[in-house]
Amino acid sequence: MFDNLSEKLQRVFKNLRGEGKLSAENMEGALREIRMALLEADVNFKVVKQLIESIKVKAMGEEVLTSLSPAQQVVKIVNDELVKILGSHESKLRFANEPPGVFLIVGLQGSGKTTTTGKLARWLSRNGHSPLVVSVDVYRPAAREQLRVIARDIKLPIYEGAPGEDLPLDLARSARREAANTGRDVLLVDTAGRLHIDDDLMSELQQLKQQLNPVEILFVADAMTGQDAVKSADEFHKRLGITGVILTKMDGDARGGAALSIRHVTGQPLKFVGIGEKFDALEPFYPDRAANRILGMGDILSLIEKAGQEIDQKKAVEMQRKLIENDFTLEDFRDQMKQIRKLGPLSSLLDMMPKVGMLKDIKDVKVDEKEIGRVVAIIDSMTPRERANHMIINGTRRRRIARGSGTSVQEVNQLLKQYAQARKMMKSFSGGFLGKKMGKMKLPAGFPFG
Ligand SMILES: Nc1nc2c(ncn2[C@@H]2O[C@H](COP(=O)(O)OP(=O)(O)O)[C@@H](O)[C@H]2O)c(=O)[nH]1
Ligand SMILES: [Mg+2]
Repeated sequence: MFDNLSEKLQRVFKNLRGEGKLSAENMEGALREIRMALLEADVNFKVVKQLIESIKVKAMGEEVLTSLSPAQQVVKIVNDELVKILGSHESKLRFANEPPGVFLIVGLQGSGKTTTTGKLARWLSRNGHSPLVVSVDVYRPAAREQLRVIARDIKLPIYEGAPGEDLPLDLARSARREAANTGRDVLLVDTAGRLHIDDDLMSELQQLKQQLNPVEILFVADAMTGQDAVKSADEFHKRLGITGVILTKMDGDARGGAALSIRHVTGQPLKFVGIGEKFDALEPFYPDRAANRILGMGDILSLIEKAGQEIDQKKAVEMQRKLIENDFTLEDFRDQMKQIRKLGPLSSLLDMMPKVGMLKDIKDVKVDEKEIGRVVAIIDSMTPRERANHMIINGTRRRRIARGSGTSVQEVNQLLKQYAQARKMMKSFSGGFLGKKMGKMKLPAGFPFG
């Protein structure tokens, strides 16, 4: 997501890099390019206008820090303004004071409501809640069956309705009773959609809203439809009053125009994004991280969070200290490899990593599972002393390690080179403008591998 925009903005920053300081001339050119990039990303024109205006004011104003280069200044300004447009901070879900609270999941047909209902239920149950789901899409029998299958797959309870119970309101009310009786704290109501907004649908949703008094009305939209998604979100909000947006299919949307516009246009926050068809492909939306991602700083925090579920946080903190103090040994390197392996497909991890400067090259380095296995085997074959100090690994030791790990001396050499590079990279990364920022963000274990 945001790939195209990200690429274009980085080109603007690169062009600025050669400039001594910000001037009216070089800023004008840069702003024009930023504006083009945003429009091409299908960002709403009002949003673009506002963004450009505020970037201009800041870049020309006194707030500019003299310690930064022009490119860094512009990156910082654009970052701050993007975050502002996206909503400054994460918008958390609201929960009822007296459970069960109802979440209405609304949107047009095919936007991803039913899938998202399942994903969100799964996410809730993994985050301390106990959801119940119900489908009130009574117009297509397959729709209710779809949710039933999903609930079974994710092993969460669903209210299926009594025989003959087939009115949306009845189903929803009974489901809420069931949720209360079984101690569930959230009821997710998957509603029917239409191809277009129509009065029948709206009055049905209004009735549900009136009767159920939901704490959340989440509008689900397909990110790939760009400004159409924004328009229908706006109309749903005007007619029904939504409390948040979930954009699905962000995995297929390289532009990101809907994500960048929806908050500003509707005034309602983007709360989650769907990034795939699988049930775990749903993430809370963090404006600051999205801005970082757009600007090519990578989504370090998401990476940490993802990693956090799999790896030991204490270890990660320790690793960070080691990186900063340049005390990062081969043993640590091996630990990281193991952790990376636990995290799943490397491509998705690499996608979250920064693409600035030296790190840009990381993306081109293909790393496969076999290679990780080899790295681990090689380091396993070293003595603890060797792992603590790679400088002592001479030719004889290299041959022994290669034999012990069933690899070649060449491969051992290559690994030692890789390791040295990772160290160097981390060192350069923890200094300088971005470094200071990243330093505070806590580096995930498994990060420096390239
Ligand atoms: N790639 C991708 N596909 C999704 C995502 N969310 C939903 N879909 C797909 O979109 C299609 C329609 O989803 P569905 O939940 O039935 O939409 P509904 O009509 O609004 O209930 C299905 O094929 C889903 O698998 C997503 O985040 N990424
Ligand atoms: Mg559906």
